[in-house]
Amino acid sequence: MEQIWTNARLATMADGSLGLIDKGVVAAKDGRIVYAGPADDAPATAARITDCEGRLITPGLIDCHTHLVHGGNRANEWAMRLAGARYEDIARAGGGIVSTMRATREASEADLVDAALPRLDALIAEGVTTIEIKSGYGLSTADELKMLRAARALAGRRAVRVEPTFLGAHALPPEYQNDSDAYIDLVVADMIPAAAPLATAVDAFCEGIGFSPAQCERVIEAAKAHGLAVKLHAEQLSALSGSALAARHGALSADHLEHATEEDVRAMAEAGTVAVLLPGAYYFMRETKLPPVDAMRRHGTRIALATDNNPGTSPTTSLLLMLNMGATLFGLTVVEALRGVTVNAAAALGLGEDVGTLEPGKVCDLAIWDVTDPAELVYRIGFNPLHQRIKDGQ
Ligand code: DI6
Ligand code: FE
Repeated sequence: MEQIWTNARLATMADGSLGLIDKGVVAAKDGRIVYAGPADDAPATAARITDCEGRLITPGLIDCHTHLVHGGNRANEWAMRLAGARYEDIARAGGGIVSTMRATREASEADLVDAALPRLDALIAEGVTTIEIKSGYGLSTADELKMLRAARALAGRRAVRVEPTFLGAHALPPEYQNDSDAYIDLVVADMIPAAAPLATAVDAFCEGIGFSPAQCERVIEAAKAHGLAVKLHAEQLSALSGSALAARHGALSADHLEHATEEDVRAMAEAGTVAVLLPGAYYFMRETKLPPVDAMRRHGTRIALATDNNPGTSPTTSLLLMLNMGATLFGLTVVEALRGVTVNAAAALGLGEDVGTLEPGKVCDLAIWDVTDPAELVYRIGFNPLHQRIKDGQ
């Protein structure tokens, strides 16, 4: 055996719960887990043996919804809002999502990578080993591709798995004002074929201030025609049943979901579409409508949690904080919160075979924590107890 970690408390996430194993051992070879379980049956010798001294090991954390690559930030706009400016005034003065689009267009691919690295490092410092990154602030074919290339380049700069998602239908660029159908034509005919080799999934913003369900369905159909997986920003601000639309198309996930109905989450459960909850955006926008977590439980809809890191509505780079907010704001249990950033986040990215649990055959991505009770990871606010992070067995 190449490596074993001994004397650990394992939260394998393998059995529908936390899968806790005391005095557990993880063994790895060629970057994959070959054993995760009680010490009795574990391989006894290895080239490298690490005594974990009773620490908790979880799967490496997975942030399954981010807009980590973007130019600039909107701290000044937020300061204006705190001082009383209305969102519409800021948008009319060229602010809002369009100001991020402008900063992103002005940035080179290298600039975007440099700007994203400190945010990525903050996530990595909390034990994140897999991250999804969306485009969606370029809003032209060239700038959307530049964002996707920047997302992929990040994986060459740090030991992290990056899943790039094409989100061309995020907002309407100024060039297409008053003609959103023409912009969707461009997304479908031009952008998706060009993005297909760079992205694993396609997302869209299904919302009154975004794109209609009919427009999103055109995007989804084009994505599927190019062999790409599908995700959808749905039911964040209003109920359009975008999440049920996503489920009908076998989407990996529908995300936000504050305004989702019982019918929506039932459709998602049946299709295996994961509900990705984003408490950072809910908190930062001071929303009050809670996602229907009880209905999700009743129907067996899988729940994931993510940062939604973006400069407008969720400027957070702490997935640990999302664990706490998922619990305090949305009422998730410790088990639900922790499964939401591991096994269910993996499912939201279509990576359930590869990551998200401590099981033989999975990639050996580990987070080793200076805690013994998993509840401590959800309980603390603004405290990072990561002891060590292992990516691909390293
Ligand atoms: N939902 C959001 O909350 C963000 N995008 C989305 O689809 C907003 C992005 C921004 O304001 O920059
Ligand atoms: Fe988002």
